[in-house]
Amino acid sequence: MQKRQHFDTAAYLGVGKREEIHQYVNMASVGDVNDNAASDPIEAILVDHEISPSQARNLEKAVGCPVMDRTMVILEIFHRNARSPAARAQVEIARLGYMAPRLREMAKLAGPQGRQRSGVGGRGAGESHTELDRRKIRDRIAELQLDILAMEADRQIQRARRQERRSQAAVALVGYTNAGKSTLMRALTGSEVLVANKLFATLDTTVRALYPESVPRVLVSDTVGFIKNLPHGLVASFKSTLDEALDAALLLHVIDASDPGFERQLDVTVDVLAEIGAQDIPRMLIFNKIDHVGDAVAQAECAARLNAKYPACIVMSARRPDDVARLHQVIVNFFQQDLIEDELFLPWTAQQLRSDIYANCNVLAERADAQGAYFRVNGEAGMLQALRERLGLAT
Ligand SMILES: Nc1nc2c(ncn2[C@@H]2O[C@H](COP(=O)(O)OP(=O)(O)OP(=O)(O)O)[C@@H](O)[C@H]2O)c(=O)[nH]1
Ligand SMILES: [Mg+2]
Repeated sequence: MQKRQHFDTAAYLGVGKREEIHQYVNMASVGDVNDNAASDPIEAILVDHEISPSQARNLEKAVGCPVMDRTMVILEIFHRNARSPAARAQVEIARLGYMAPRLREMAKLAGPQGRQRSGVGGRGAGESHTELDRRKIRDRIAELQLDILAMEADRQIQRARRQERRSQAAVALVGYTNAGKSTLMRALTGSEVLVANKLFATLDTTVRALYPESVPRVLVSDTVGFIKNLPHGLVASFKSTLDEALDAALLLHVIDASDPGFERQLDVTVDVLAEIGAQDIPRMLIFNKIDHVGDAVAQAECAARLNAKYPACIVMSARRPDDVARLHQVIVNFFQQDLIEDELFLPWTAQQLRSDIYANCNVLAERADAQGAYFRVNGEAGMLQALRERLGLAT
């Protein structure tokens, strides 16, 4: 521990601390005097802050092992976890964006060699290695952005199709990384979604229907986890992943109640939601992992405290089926508030649409005459309108 007025401009940490870490690194690799066995060697020093390339290099030299700053660590995690082409492209853009300004600094550190000219390849006259690299990076970023635009177009089509098929009954699970969103998603939809006790396990949005199915049918989407001080380049590249959240009629903000830092994590999520323009979407606070908060007494106390501080919140554990069922009911209730009662007419000539009516609405009563069947239903207004149009067209 150390208190300093400023970070050291040359190497982030002062001389004394650098030496202390150097000894620590050494000790871990060779073992100390009393303890003849060496412990696990230290592979890297992580700095929870952004540092300049020259600071990183000087610090590495002083402590004798690689140094990674916060952005680099997050990028590395994102890189290892990105699955879909869209997420991969987004991560690569972020990585290139992180590298570009650093190349210039590295060239400065490397001295005249970094700026050496050479006439080989397609390089313009007098263009340095770094300029060439930077141009390549710019081109690559432009290329990736085009790819993403194309993928985005696909996604919009898929989204439009989903909305056309169904109403707007969509909920998105949002929240800090590791809060349990994917676990809840799986519990609520009965689907297999990647759940892992690691940060940023989910990078791609997945959409599934609430199960058991309800009327209206509710789509649930899982989203990438939020984190405080997310490097700005990353916020931009992941915005499209979070777009799905913007389509939702209801946000379930999942919080790990067993994490001592949950209040800060809650604030971070609220801030990010505001940044992406989701502040007006109705939101429910879901305090998860209550089973992980000490014994039964501690759990009850914690739940009482949360209920007092956050009225209308839900305190639960994704591992308790009863809790999941309760949340399922709360979600269904939310969407059923907006249901209206109506009558639909289905001519005998269009009986193939009968199953659509049953799939989309609660049928309260049915009667028939010479022309066709009449259904007394309750359902979501927009969906009823769409259904009526289709029934009309089928006549
Ligand atoms: N004890 C306990 N553990 C839980 C609960 N819900 C989730 N977990 C665990 O918490 C870890 C993270 O869960 P995930 O569902 O992957 O979390 P996430 O919010 O999707 O995380 P990211 O995708 O990284 O944003 C996993 O090890 C889960 O098994 C819960 O209610 N109780
Ligand atoms: Mg997840």
